[in-house]
This record gives sequence, structure tokens and C-alpha cells, in this order.
Amino acid sequence: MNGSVLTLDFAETADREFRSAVLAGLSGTPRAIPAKFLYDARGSALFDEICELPEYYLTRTETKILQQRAGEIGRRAGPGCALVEFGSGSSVKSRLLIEALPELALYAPIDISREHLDATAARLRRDYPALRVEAVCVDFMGPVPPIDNAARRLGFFPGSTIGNLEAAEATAFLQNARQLLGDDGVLVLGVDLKKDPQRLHDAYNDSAGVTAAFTLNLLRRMNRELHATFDLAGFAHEAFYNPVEGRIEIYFRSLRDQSVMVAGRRFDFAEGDRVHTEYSYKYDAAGIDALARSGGFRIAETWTDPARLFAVVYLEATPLK
Ligand code: AVJ
Repeated sequence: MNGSVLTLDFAETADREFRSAVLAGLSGTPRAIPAKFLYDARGSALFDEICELPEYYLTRTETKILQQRAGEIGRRAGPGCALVEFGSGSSVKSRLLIEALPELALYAPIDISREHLDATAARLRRDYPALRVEAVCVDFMGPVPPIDNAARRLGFFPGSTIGNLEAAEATAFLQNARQLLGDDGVLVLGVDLKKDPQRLHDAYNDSAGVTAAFTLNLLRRMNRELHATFDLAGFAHEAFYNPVEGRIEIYFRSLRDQSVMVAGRRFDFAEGDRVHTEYSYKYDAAGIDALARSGGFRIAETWTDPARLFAVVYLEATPLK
């Protein structure tokens, strides 16, 4: 089979979308900007750096589980699958599945960052010349173009990206994925688990300050793309575990009283005022089960590391009523 790379770009409207999301988010109460806007080129690169941090156990732990279970995933899924990755980033973990899935028919990475997607598709083309790659630049929370027929569609949503989503959004995502993947579809989902709050806190407050740079990069992006006047020294990254909601909450917080212009509008910040940028929900076994059911899937397998930091679940679509 001849390899090929096709990129479908549905993100041209992204500029206008960023502007309206930011203006709405800074005008609302409480103030919040959707997490997906953290991933411009620099943000995506900073996130890759986060994945290497000693405190950020998620990527390392999940990769190890996948290394151990890739063969099993390949056997379960069977030959001739299409692999669809939601939020592919650098597609490092997908390589483990690409290499383990027998007679893989297609790899379709979906990502909102065009730069990341292009670079990733080019590297995959170099490393797997026979593989058909169809990259799709789109927000995976919205409609995704249909994936070519294959024996079976195997969705891959690693990294606990699902943790960014609130319960209703997570359910909507899974239902959307269930629809795209079809009646015999499979979804391999990575989920960060509830654990010692200090451990969670440290993962989002690294001593090298990379997570802070990742959050504050959003201000830089607003300065560049929306002619905003944020003074990066006037705001700080804030991240803490909320045990009641079972989630990490991330904000940028004003260090003094100040006014900022964004796209021609003025926004006032008092000292301590903050803007929400991310949730990172943490799950337990019951939560994963409820989540899977709500999305039209059943858990076929749950794999964790010995310390139970992280889970990789193999979900099978259940019949639609
Ligand atoms: C990509 C959403 C899984 O929540 O751990 C990491 C994002 N933000 N450090 C996470 C993130 C700050 C990450 N996810």
C-alpha cells in the first residue's frame, strides 16, 4: 500500500473564534477562557515539556502501561483497524499502537494545533512510509468528518485529556466518539486517577515553573493575536486540588490592581482577581464506569500501574437503543 498524508483544515475560523471566546470569557462571571486555547504552537511545545517533568507522572505512567498492553490491544482490536486519535499533539503514544495494530488501514490524528499536526504528520510519513495518514485539523468536541471504512475503528484518547472536560462535556465527547467509531467501535482512553492530593498538587506546580509558563502563555497569545496589553509579570499561575469536585483547578491571578486592553476593550483586574483556564478531573473506578456508560460504551479492560496513579481503559461500543 502507498503511504500518503492528507490534512483537512477546518480551523481557519480559529482566529475569530479565539477573539470572541476571550472577550466573552473575560466579560463573564466567573471569568474563564476555554482550555483548548492554551495550545498554540508555543503552548503545545510547553505542554510537551510538561510531559517530561519529574512531578508530572501522567505521561510517563501512561506510556509504560501502553508499552505493556499494546500487544493485547492489537489482539483484541483485530486486523485492519483504522486508528483515530483525538487531540494527537506529538503522537508519541500513538506510535505504540501504530506498531502493535496488525494491518493498520489508516491513522487519523485530530488536533486543533495546525503546526503540531503538520510536523507530526511529516514525521509519521518519514517513519512509516507505508502508512496512510489523514490528519484532521479541527476541535474534536465539534463535528469531525467521517473516517473511511475499515474493519473496525479504534479511537484513542490518551493523556487524561478527558479530565479537561466537565461531566456533561465528557459525556457529549464520548457520545460523539461512539457515533464516529460505529457499532463495533473501540475506544482506548487514558484517565488520571484520584490519589494523594499533594502528589496531584505537585504535578501542576512544578519546581521548574513550566506549568506556570504554560498558563501564562495564554496571556502572551492574547497580546500577540488580540493586541492585548497583559504585563506577564503582573499575573501568576495558580493551581490547586479541589477535593470536593475531584479536580485540579487552574487560573491566572492578578498580582495587583490593573487594567488591560484586549481587542480594543478594557478589562479591570483587582489584586487577587483570577481567570479560570483549566479543570483537570481525576477519576476513580466507579467514576470511569459511569462515564463510559453515559457515553454508550462498556469497559472491557482496565489497566493501571502498580501504584494506581493512572488507568488505561479499553472501551467497547454498546448497542444504541
Ligand atoms: C492535557 C488536560 C491532560 O490536565 O494534566 C497539564 C493539561 N495542564 N498541566 C492535564 C495540563 C497543566 C493536562 N491535560
